[in-house]
Amino acid sequence: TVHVLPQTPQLIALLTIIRDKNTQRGDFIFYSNRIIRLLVEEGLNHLPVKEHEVTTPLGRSYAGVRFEGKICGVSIMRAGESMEQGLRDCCRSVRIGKILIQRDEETAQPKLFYHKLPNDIADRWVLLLDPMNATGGSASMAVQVLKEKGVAEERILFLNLIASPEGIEHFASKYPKLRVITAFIDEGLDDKNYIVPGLGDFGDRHFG
Ligand code: HSX
Ligand code: HSX
Repeated sequence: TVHVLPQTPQLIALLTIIRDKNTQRGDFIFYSNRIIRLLVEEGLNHLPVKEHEVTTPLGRSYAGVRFEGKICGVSIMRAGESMEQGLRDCCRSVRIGKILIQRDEETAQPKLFYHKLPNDIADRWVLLLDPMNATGGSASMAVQVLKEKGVAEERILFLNLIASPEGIEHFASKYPKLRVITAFIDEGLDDKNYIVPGLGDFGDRHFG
């Protein structure tokens, strides 16, 4: 299933800044981080809670909830690493796994180079981090790695900033139980499989 963040003027303003080719790295990092925070908070909305009662300073009881599930972040390197801080800002001691997948720029085929994941990952909810979902090939390969480690599809939340309709469709058909949370669905892909209008190469703009 696909969840697109509410298209508020605030969110569109943030996206406009990071799409602008004249935006410099410091601003790109700052404003993309603000969107990443929104994605993480939305992702956390999908985790289970259980009833939890507290007493307020006024001596009254409040019947609330608290988080029940254990989580871990998994970033698809390199670009996905840019989302780790936003996750840490919301979940202080969160464990983070890494999967290095590189897309061949000629064929757009992803290649898996390396992965390192927490050993109890099968017991956790996974927030999969990659800012761009173009053909869906890279993230799909990452999902395969997670499934081989025993992570159930319905426990994976794929957080990304910009998706193409093709990338979204890829997940909807291949992994119907996986949740995709994105800030924006763009027009499509160009002949090099770059998202358009997009924002260019996220990793280059964030890391240099
Ligand atoms: C939990 O997992 C909490 O939100 C923490 O942020 C995170 C840390 O768990 P652990 O890796 O210390 O077990 O859901
Ligand atoms: C970019 O290409 C992104 O950060 C992703 O890792 C990947 C998206 O392309 P695709 O595999 O969805 O086509 O480096």
